[in-house]
Amino acid sequence: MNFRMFIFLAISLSCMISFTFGCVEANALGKCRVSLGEMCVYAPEGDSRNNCYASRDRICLKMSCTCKEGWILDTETGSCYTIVMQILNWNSAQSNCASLVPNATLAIVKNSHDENFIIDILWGIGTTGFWLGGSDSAVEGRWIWPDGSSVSYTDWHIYEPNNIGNQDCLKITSSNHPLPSRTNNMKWDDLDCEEELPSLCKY
Ligand SMILES: [Ca+2]
Ligand SMILES: [Ca+2]
Repeated sequence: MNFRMFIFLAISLSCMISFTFGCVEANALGKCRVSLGEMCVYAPEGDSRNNCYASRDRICLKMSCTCKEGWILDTETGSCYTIVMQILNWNSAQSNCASLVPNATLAIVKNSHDENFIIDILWGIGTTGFWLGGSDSAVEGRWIWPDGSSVSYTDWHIYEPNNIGNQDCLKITSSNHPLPSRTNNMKWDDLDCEEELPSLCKY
Protein backbone atom coordinates (compact mmCIF):
# COMPACT_ATOMS: atom_id res chain seq x y z
CA MET A 1 0.00 0.00 0.00
CA ASN A 2 1.46 3.34 -0.92
CA PHE A 3 1.45 6.29 1.44
CA ARG A 4 -1.39 8.09 -0.34
CA MET A 5 -3.62 5.03 -0.13
CA PHE A 6 -2.74 4.67 3.57
CA ILE A 7 -3.71 8.29 4.28
CA PHE A 8 -6.94 7.87 2.30
CA LEU A 9 -7.90 4.73 4.25
CA ALA A 10 -6.93 6.30 7.58
CA ILE A 11 -9.06 9.37 6.91
CA SER A 12 -12.00 7.25 5.68
CA LEU A 13 -11.84 5.04 8.76
CA SER A 14 -11.59 8.03 11.11
CA CYS A 15 -14.58 9.65 9.46
CA MET A 16 -16.57 6.44 9.72
CA ILE A 17 -15.74 5.98 13.40
CA SER A 18 -16.31 9.63 14.12
CA PHE A 19 -19.70 9.48 12.38
CA THR A 20 -20.64 6.28 14.19
CA PHE A 21 -19.79 7.57 17.62
CA GLY A 22 -20.66 11.14 16.88
CA CYS A 23 -17.55 13.00 17.95
CA VAL A 24 -17.59 16.68 17.19
CA GLU A 25 -13.87 17.33 17.45
CA ALA A 26 -11.92 15.92 14.48
CA ASN A 27 -8.97 14.81 16.58
CA ALA A 28 -11.02 13.47 19.47
CA LEU A 29 -10.51 9.84 18.56
CA GLY A 30 -6.76 10.38 18.53
CA LYS A 31 -6.84 10.96 22.29
CA CYS A 32 -8.45 7.59 22.97
CA ARG A 33 -6.46 4.42 23.51
CA VAL A 34 -8.30 2.24 21.02
CA SER A 35 -6.04 -0.71 21.87
CA LEU A 36 -7.51 -0.63 25.39
CA GLY A 37 -11.04 -0.65 24.04
CA GLU A 38 -11.60 3.06 24.54
CA MET A 39 -13.86 4.85 22.15
CA CYS A 40 -14.68 8.47 21.70
CA VAL A 41 -18.34 9.17 22.25
CA TYR A 42 -20.59 12.16 22.52
CA ALA A 43 -20.46 12.76 26.23
CA PRO A 44 -23.44 12.11 28.48
CA GLU A 45 -24.99 15.22 29.95
CA GLY A 46 -22.76 16.77 32.58
CA ASP A 47 -19.51 15.36 31.15
CA SER A 48 -17.20 17.24 28.85
CA ARG A 49 -17.58 16.47 25.17
CA ASN A 50 -15.36 14.12 23.19
CA ASN A 51 -14.26 12.10 26.18
CA CYS A 52 -12.84 8.62 25.83
CA TYR A 53 -14.82 5.83 27.45
CA ALA A 54 -13.91 2.18 27.93
CA SER A 55 -17.08 1.52 29.91
CA ARG A 56 -19.75 -0.17 27.86
CA ASP A 57 -22.38 1.44 30.07
CA ARG A 58 -21.24 4.85 28.93
CA ILE A 59 -20.98 3.95 25.27
CA CYS A 60 -24.38 2.29 25.35
CA LEU A 61 -26.01 5.56 26.30
CA LYS A 62 -25.94 6.04 22.53
CA MET A 63 -25.26 9.75 22.79
CA SER A 64 -24.47 11.25 19.44
CA CYS A 65 -24.00 14.57 17.74
CA THR A 66 -27.12 13.75 15.73
CA CYS A 67 -29.05 14.71 18.85
CA LYS A 68 -28.72 17.76 21.02
CA GLU A 69 -26.34 17.21 23.94
CA GLY A 70 -28.00 15.14 26.64
CA TRP A 71 -30.43 13.46 24.24
CA ILE A 72 -30.24 9.78 23.37
CA LEU A 73 -30.16 8.69 19.74
CA ASP A 74 -32.14 5.79 18.36
CA THR A 75 -29.76 5.00 15.52
CA GLU A 76 -32.40 2.95 13.70
CA THR A 77 -34.97 5.73 13.41
CA GLY A 78 -32.86 8.86 13.95
CA SER A 79 -35.14 9.96 16.79
CA CYS A 80 -33.72 11.64 19.88
CA TYR A 81 -35.04 11.15 23.41
CA THR A 82 -34.45 12.75 26.78
CA ILE A 83 -35.72 11.83 30.22
CA VAL A 84 -37.04 14.70 32.34
CA MET A 85 -37.03 13.74 36.01
CA GLN A 86 -38.76 16.95 37.14
CA ILE A 87 -42.33 16.01 38.07
CA LEU A 88 -44.90 17.94 36.04
CA ASN A 89 -48.52 17.55 35.03
CA TRP A 90 -49.05 16.32 31.46
CA ASN A 91 -49.58 19.75 29.88
CA SER A 92 -46.55 21.26 31.60
CA ALA A 93 -44.48 18.21 30.66
CA GLN A 94 -45.52 18.68 27.04
CA SER A 95 -44.59 22.41 27.10
CA ASN A 96 -41.33 21.55 28.79
CA CYS A 97 -40.33 19.19 25.94
CA ALA A 98 -40.92 22.00 23.42
CA SER A 99 -38.90 24.40 25.56
CA LEU A 100 -35.89 22.04 25.36
CA VAL A 101 -36.03 21.60 21.57
CA PRO A 102 -38.71 23.44 19.56
CA ASN A 103 -39.98 20.39 17.67
CA ALA A 104 -39.80 18.01 20.64
CA THR A 105 -42.97 16.60 22.18
CA LEU A 106 -43.79 14.08 24.85
CA ALA A 107 -42.69 10.77 23.35
CA ILE A 108 -44.66 9.27 20.49
CA VAL A 109 -44.54 5.47 20.30
CA LYS A 110 -45.46 4.18 16.85
CA ASN A 111 -44.45 0.53 17.02
CA SER A 112 -42.76 -2.21 19.03
CA HIS A 113 -39.31 -0.95 18.03
CA ASP A 114 -40.04 2.45 19.62
CA GLU A 115 -41.54 0.70 22.64
CA ASN A 116 -38.52 -1.56 23.17
CA PHE A 117 -36.18 1.39 22.78
CA ILE A 118 -37.92 3.50 25.41
CA ILE A 119 -38.16 0.53 27.78
CA ASP A 120 -34.37 0.16 27.43
CA ILE A 121 -33.72 3.75 28.38
CA LEU A 122 -36.35 4.00 31.15
CA TRP A 123 -35.74 0.61 32.76
CA GLY A 124 -34.69 0.70 36.40
CA ILE A 125 -35.35 4.39 37.06
CA GLY A 126 -36.97 4.88 40.46
CA THR A 127 -40.36 6.45 39.91
CA THR A 128 -43.89 5.17 39.33
CA GLY A 129 -43.94 6.09 35.66
CA PHE A 130 -43.29 8.63 32.91
CA TRP A 131 -45.59 10.75 30.77
CA LEU A 132 -45.73 9.81 27.09
CA GLY A 133 -47.44 11.90 24.42
CA GLY A 134 -50.78 10.07 24.13
CA SER A 135 -54.03 11.70 25.21
CA ASP A 136 -57.78 11.12 24.80
CA SER A 137 -58.82 14.44 26.34
CA ALA A 138 -60.46 15.74 23.11
CA VAL A 139 -62.72 12.71 22.56
CA GLU A 140 -62.96 10.08 25.26
CA GLY A 141 -61.52 6.80 24.04
CA ARG A 142 -59.92 8.30 20.93
CA TRP A 143 -56.22 8.41 21.71
CA ILE A 144 -54.01 10.74 19.71
CA TRP A 145 -50.29 11.62 19.70
CA PRO A 146 -49.00 15.23 19.88
CA ASP A 147 -48.47 15.19 16.08
CA GLY A 148 -52.23 14.64 15.66
CA SER A 149 -51.90 11.01 14.54
CA SER A 150 -54.02 8.25 16.07
CA VAL A 151 -52.52 5.93 18.65
CA SER A 152 -52.55 2.67 16.66
CA TYR A 153 -49.77 0.64 18.27
CA THR A 154 -50.56 0.21 21.99
CA ASP A 155 -49.09 -1.62 24.94
CA TRP A 156 -51.75 -1.18 27.62
CA HIS A 157 -51.58 -2.96 30.94
CA ILE A 158 -54.14 -5.75 31.14
CA TYR A 159 -56.46 -3.58 33.31
CA GLU A 160 -56.00 -0.37 31.30
CA PRO A 161 -57.13 2.02 29.96
CA ASN A 162 -59.86 2.22 32.64
CA ASN A 163 -60.54 6.00 32.63
CA ILE A 164 -61.24 5.93 36.39
CA GLY A 165 -62.37 9.43 37.39
CA ASN A 166 -61.71 10.61 33.80
CA GLN A 167 -58.11 9.70 32.98
CA ASP A 168 -56.97 11.17 29.66
CA CYS A 169 -53.18 11.12 29.61
CA LEU A 170 -50.74 8.34 28.82
CA LYS A 171 -48.23 7.03 31.32
CA ILE A 172 -45.74 4.24 30.84
CA THR A 173 -45.40 2.51 34.19
CA SER A 174 -41.88 2.24 35.61
CA SER A 175 -40.11 -1.11 35.89
CA ASN A 176 -40.05 -0.88 39.68
CA HIS A 177 -43.67 0.08 40.30
CA PRO A 178 -44.61 -1.02 43.83
CA LEU A 179 -47.76 -2.95 42.79
CA PRO A 180 -46.71 -6.57 42.17
CA SER A 181 -48.93 -6.89 39.08
CA ARG A 182 -47.15 -3.88 37.57
CA THR A 183 -43.57 -4.53 38.57
CA ASN A 184 -41.18 -5.09 35.65
CA ASN A 185 -43.83 -4.93 32.94
CA MET A 186 -43.62 -1.24 31.91
CA LYS A 187 -47.11 -1.30 30.40
CA TRP A 188 -49.27 1.71 29.59
CA ASP A 189 -51.89 3.25 31.87
CA ASP A 190 -54.28 6.17 31.41
CA LEU A 191 -53.87 8.65 34.25
CA ASP A 192 -55.38 11.93 35.46
CA CYS A 193 -53.56 14.61 33.41
CA GLU A 194 -53.08 16.74 36.55
CA GLU A 195 -50.97 14.05 38.24
CA GLU A 196 -47.30 14.98 38.32
CA LEU A 197 -44.72 12.61 36.86
CA PRO A 198 -41.30 12.58 35.23
CA SER A 199 -41.57 12.44 31.45
CA LEU A 200 -39.94 11.32 28.23
CA CYS A 201 -39.45 13.83 25.40
CA LYS A 202 -38.70 12.99 21.77
CA TYR A 203 -37.96 14.69 18.49
CA1 LIG B 1 -59.91 8.92 29.03
CA1 LIG C 1 -55.91 4.11 34.40
